[in-house]
Amino acid sequence: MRFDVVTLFPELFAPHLTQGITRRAFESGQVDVKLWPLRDFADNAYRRVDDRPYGGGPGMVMLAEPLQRALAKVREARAESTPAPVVLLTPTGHRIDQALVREWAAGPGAVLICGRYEGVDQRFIDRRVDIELSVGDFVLSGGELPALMLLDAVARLQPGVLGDEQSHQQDSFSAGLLDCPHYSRPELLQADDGAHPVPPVLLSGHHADIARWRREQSLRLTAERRPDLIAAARARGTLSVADERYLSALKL
Ligand code: 9WO
Repeated sequence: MRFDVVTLFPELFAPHLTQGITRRAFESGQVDVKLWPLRDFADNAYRRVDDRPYGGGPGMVMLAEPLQRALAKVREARAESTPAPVVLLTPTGHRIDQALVREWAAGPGAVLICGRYEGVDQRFIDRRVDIELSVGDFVLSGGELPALMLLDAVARLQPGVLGDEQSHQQDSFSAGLLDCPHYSRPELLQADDGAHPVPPVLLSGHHADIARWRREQSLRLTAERRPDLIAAARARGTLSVADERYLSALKL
């Protein structure tokens, strides 16, 4: 799949595309990322890409015209019969979740528009943006970090990217529940407040007991912190009789 990223700060992307376990997906072209520096599409001598808002008020607005020109070049370069969706990363958008990431990880990619300043001229959004996506209810200084979050989430789902093919099937959210806690060496962690052991079941070698313990930890954590996810799992019918028995013993 191919992602075209329109941004004033292309240099923010390089370190993330060339390091870590997702590097394989980016360098193999499984997830092909092309960067389009918006400054290159400004038309006047000052390479302006922003201006003051009509109606007054603080801050600057990203101009529609450089964005339109950039998008026209992206479309030429992609040369698709079915144009890829144009995505704007904005807190006004639909929240990205793991279900959406899974869909995008299997799709053709998209054109990601990263806003800066106080916002983007609404006429560009109305005319050219297909979907507005958010990573959460908070405001950043631009859409680049959310775009990188989407790229990272999609890249790690590509075949062969995670060393252990199963590890993403065990992630938080893969079953719609929060992840269980993880432990590694030493068995007894010495600290100034005493010695902290690993939960004994994990050392027992009883795989069914370990699986049940992990499932219960996930259920308990999810019930405590994200009761909305428990309700959604019930609605999907993905909780077993044993799960329900455990949850009712918790009085949740
Ligand atoms: C900022 C904003 C604040 C309150 C209500 C709506 C809003 N929209 C935007 C907006 O689109 N901002 C543009 C991109 C320009 C300023 C910096 N930008 C931005 C994107 N800040 N925060 C995000 C963002 C994107 C995705 N998920 C969370 C935050």
